[in-house]
Amino acid sequence: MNTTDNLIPRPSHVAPGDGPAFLLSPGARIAAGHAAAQVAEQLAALLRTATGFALPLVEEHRPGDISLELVESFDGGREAYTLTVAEDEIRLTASTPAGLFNGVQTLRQLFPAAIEEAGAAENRDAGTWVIPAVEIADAPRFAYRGLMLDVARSFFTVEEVKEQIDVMTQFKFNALHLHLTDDQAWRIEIHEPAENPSGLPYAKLTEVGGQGAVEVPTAVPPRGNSGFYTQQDFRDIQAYAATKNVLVIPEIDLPGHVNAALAAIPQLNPDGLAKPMSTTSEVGWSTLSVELPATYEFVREVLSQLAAITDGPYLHIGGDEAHVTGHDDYVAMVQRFVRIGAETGKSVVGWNEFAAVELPEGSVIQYWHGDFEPTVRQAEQSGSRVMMSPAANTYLDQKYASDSPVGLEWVEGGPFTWSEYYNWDPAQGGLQDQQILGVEGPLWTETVRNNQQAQWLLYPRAVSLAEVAWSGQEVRNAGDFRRRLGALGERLAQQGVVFQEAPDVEWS
Ligand code: TNX
Repeated sequence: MNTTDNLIPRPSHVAPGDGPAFLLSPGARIAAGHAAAQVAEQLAALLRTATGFALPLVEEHRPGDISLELVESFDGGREAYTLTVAEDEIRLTASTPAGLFNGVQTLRQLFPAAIEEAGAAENRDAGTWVIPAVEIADAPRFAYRGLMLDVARSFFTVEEVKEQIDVMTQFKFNALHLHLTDDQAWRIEIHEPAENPSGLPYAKLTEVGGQGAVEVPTAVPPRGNSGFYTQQDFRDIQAYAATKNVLVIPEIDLPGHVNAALAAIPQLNPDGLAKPMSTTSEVGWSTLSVELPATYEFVREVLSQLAAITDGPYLHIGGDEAHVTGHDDYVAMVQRFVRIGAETGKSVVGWNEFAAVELPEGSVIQYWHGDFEPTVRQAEQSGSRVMMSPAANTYLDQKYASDSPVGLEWVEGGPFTWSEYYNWDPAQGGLQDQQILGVEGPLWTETVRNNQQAQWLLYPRAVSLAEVAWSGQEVRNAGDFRRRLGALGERLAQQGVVFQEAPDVEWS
């Protein structure tokens, strides 16, 4: 008999029922109103693959059906849901499709692991699809639960990004931060604007910058992938993400990490000469120039085009590792970039170095390393919120063992496995939960060349982060999480997800 005790992330309340279990039968239907139809269809598609049942969508439910219900208001907010499993029904309730989507991810995990096995329906006996009676009430601790994909060092195609979204969303991640530009490459199309006072060749950003990639001798293959997203590609990723309750946060890294832009646009260089493209994985050696009017013209054009195609409220402007930018120049430039960003109507996000400037209300500081105090102070003074990505608890590019074929190893305390990414509390340094937007795990890709290598670094550590971000401290427990991870193993394997079989976990 399968259990209601293996859910990841762990829900706020799980009350096992004492009544008989639910059995999904071949005649079952999925009942949902119009507004819930998309989620209902996603659930149906998932269950049809493994069960071979027809599972038609209907409006009115009868005994034996799964029903999805939208209600006016709901304790716990827009992403909360309740899930009731009883002998004669499964009922999922939320106030938004996002809440229903989250509930569907829980329901997926309540079915026996065979639910992940496609094409084996004819070998199943009638009693396979059983779920014990249970009442679940669940809501996220944090509104933002993200992963970051560095598509600059090595490019990921639209299809690859969608595949990553498919895997991450079963753990209720709801944000994907795309690191679109860096020293090695520029990955987002910027159109030639109608007004272009300095005649900056924006098309070169992707013509030249899109060809770039990192080169690291130990990576396989050593050179990263080239490519770029047209604005239509970006919209396509974003629209797909939205069907799975994922918000896309685009990043243009400024004023450092800009060599690809300096190589594409000669006017961004004080001597007016384009820089050569670079494949090195060194960081902190390039900068925009504080005194050039073209710098601000460029940033305004790029950020406004990006804001125009971005559905979500956030625009990430980088700000990290500007080691060759003088401090005063850094503050002067980033102060202007922050204003330009805010003028697009978006909330500006930046790596924690950018807390050195005055931030407009609604800004978000992504803390990754160094002194935490300026971040906390800004959060208190400007009302900015904090996105927690402390390197030693969230950096998914780090090796989980020194002999790992992929990954980097520079964060102190490493290498890191599932437990370092589980055993921490985002509320630290005096920050309260309300000041924390959420948690994000960045995947830098100096050594990553495809989704398999990415997954190998992501899983199961991203699963740890999913629980840190979703579940309250009071329901979290490392020993119990380790047990649940073990049970998750066969599901990931059935899905074809590559993951690290941490030796201290009993994998199913
Ligand atoms: C630091 S973390 C960076 C990235 C690198 C990463 C490698 C951060 C904000 N910047 O440019 O890819 O280290 O782990």
